[in-house]
Amino acid sequence: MKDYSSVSRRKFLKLQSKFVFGAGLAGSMGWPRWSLSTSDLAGKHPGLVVLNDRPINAETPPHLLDDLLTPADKFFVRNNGLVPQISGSMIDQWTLTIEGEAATTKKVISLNELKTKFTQYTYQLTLECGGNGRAEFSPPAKGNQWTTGAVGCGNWTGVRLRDLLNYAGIKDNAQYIGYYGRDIHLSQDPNKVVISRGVPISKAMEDESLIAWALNGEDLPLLNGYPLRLVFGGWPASCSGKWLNKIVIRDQVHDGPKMTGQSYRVPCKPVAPGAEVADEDMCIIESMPVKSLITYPKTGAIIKKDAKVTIRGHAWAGDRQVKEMYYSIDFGMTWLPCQLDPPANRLAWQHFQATIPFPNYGYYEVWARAVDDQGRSQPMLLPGWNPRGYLNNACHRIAIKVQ
Ligand SMILES: Nc1nc2c(c(=O)[nH]1)N[C@H]1C(S)=C(S)[C@@H](COP(=O)(O)O)O[C@H]1N2
Ligand SMILES: [Mo]
Repeated sequence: MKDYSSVSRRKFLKLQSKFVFGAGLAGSMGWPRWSLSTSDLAGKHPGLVVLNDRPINAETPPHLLDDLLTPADKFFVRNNGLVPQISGSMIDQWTLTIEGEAATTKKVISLNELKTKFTQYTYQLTLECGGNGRAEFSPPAKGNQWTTGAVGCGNWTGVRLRDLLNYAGIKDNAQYIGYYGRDIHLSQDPNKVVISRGVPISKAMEDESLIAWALNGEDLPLLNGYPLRLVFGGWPASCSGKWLNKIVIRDQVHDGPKMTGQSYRVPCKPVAPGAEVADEDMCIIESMPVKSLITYPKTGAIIKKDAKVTIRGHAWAGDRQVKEMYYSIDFGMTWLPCQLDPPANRLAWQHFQATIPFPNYGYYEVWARAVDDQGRSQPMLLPGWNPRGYLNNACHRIAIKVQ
């Protein structure tokens, strides 16, 4: 097996630029599109690609997602507002409130009570932004131009949301929960809420729906919601409220900022590219579609003729499980199976690998395609265009040169 890290950077860049013209893979090449002072992304891996600095948004290139579990410093960052400054005294006084018209009582719990009075659980849960893959939409969709890297799978520790909801008491008419966090609106108006989304009660009551304070055994990174966040694996990550200080139990679909209108919604019925869609014809995104990512080798790798390459990566399918995984090196004409591991637990991504012999010299692309347990496959091309550019689960591809 060739060690790809030995490829000199100059040679790699030369090859990469050829691929950009030759293969149309520019979108997945991961060129930095912004540079900024490192303090904004304090604690994050320098390889993250910044898409916006106010609010700060950064994605993880595919080769940096190669770990079985995404390390905290490589976990993508998606903010709608400004990151709160959180001091030690704020942590001492941090409380979580559970209330709402469909809550029997109002409860206010300190961080310490939360960590000591309820049973703790740890699950591997995949978070993917609903807009991951937006960069490929044509006509383009406004918003962060995520390529493939608004996804990660962490080992999250916390308490079950269900236990907290039951602690306050859930009325029969409960329909939805909504979250509030302590980030700051871009206008810096303290009365404006940045984002307040939620999930139906049925999702909130699942075993794996967590109020988490730890990622991979350590405090959450500030950028990922320290000291407390929701984690709903498999659903648009926008449901997973960061800097959490309040949960409301609603007797209707939650209607906080970015829950209504066109935010995190897609047309209920398919529309032609570029169409305008009325708000009432937009439906809330729930479980994310089946998807996969090749995390090794890095696109642009050069291998010797007759050397075999063992590719690897992860696959996930929202609330469902991935059942089959395939690769193609002939632009989808033929597909061969990959070895696919079962998930560590429900809603965790699954790892795949395949050892690929390349038949000749030249330029190849490796395409990967996952199929979920209902037989639904990733499409090769961008699926249903939608105004805000959500749910692009098209196959990931990397370039390989055999020489
Ligand atoms: N309070 C708060 N929670 C939030 C957001 C936010 O801007 N503020 N962004 C949401 C969105 S759109 C996504 S994709 C995820 C991103 O989580 P991460 O930054 O930890 O990767 O957080 C969600 N939770
Ligand atoms: Mo998101």
